[in-house]
Amino acid sequence: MSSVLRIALQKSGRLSEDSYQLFKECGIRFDYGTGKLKSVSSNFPAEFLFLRDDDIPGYVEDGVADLGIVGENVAVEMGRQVQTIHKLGFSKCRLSIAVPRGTDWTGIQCLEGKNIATSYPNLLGNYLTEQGVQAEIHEISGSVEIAPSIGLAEAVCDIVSSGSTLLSNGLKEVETIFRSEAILIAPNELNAEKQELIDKLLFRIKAVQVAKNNKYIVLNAPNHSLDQITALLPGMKSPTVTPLATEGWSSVHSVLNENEFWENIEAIRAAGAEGILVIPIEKMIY
Ligand code: PRT
Ligand code: ZN
Repeated sequence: MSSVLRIALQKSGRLSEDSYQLFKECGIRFDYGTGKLKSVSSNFPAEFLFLRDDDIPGYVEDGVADLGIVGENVAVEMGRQVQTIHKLGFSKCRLSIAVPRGTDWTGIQCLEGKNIATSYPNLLGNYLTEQGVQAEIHEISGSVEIAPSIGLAEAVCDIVSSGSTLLSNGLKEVETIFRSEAILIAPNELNAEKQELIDKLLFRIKAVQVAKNNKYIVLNAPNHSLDQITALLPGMKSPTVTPLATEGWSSVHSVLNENEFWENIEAIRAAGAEGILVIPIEKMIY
């Protein structure tokens, strides 16, 4: 029997939509939703399991799943024997310590001898040890933010994304102890067939990610500034330059990285470029 990759995804939560979207963009079709617990892809040797995120590292460690998508915060907190195959760039958040807004905060030593509520006792415990602070950790599984207002703890350590939950609970963020994003995890041992399938999938994931970070750009350039403009648009190998019907002008096609986008566009315009079109790229393969 030929090999099939078993991939564990969060059934429903903050990781789900982006995980489903990623496989869709990789051209891997499968059904999900309406209470489904399992689904087989119709066009890739993969079977998907829909689980709670907390169960995914264990399933991967035991080899029940060959791949899983979880938040780095969950993977590290659980300390399972798994390997991180790739960072996925979505569900970004941070694990932070927060205290009531009126608290005088001069540094992490303010927590000496205090009670801290968290769902991340291992990550917090390691951080406090590193910082040489002794504090009492109260592990609770949810609604951590209310702990100070009900007298359970003087501080909390919880996941923050926009910061609005802390704000609405009268708390201020004082230390970030861990930064997280969604990651792809796999068992430490994989047979050659599974590894080959994972490599095939990773090739597609990387093509999708690179495309998202780049834009296709088309512009008209006066021939006298072509050298200057093409130097700003190196593209994947070099830009395509073709003459326009109008004498003395050319059309330049290239690829531009999102991070350098605005800076380069300004320089390109200053060099005399006109009619600049910027187009999203669906896939990019070097
Ligand atoms: O049901 P299941 O167990 O599968 O899901 P879950 O409820 O345990 O997890 P879920 O879906 O809430 O989060 C899954 C993963 O998303 C987390 O492990 C993080 O890696 C990541 N993530 C990204 C977040 C957030 N952003 C986030 N904002 N996880 C939780 N939050 C919560 C946080 O706990 C706090 O209550 O949102 C609140 C803070 O948000 P802001 O925007 O107000 O700061
Ligand atoms: Zn969970």
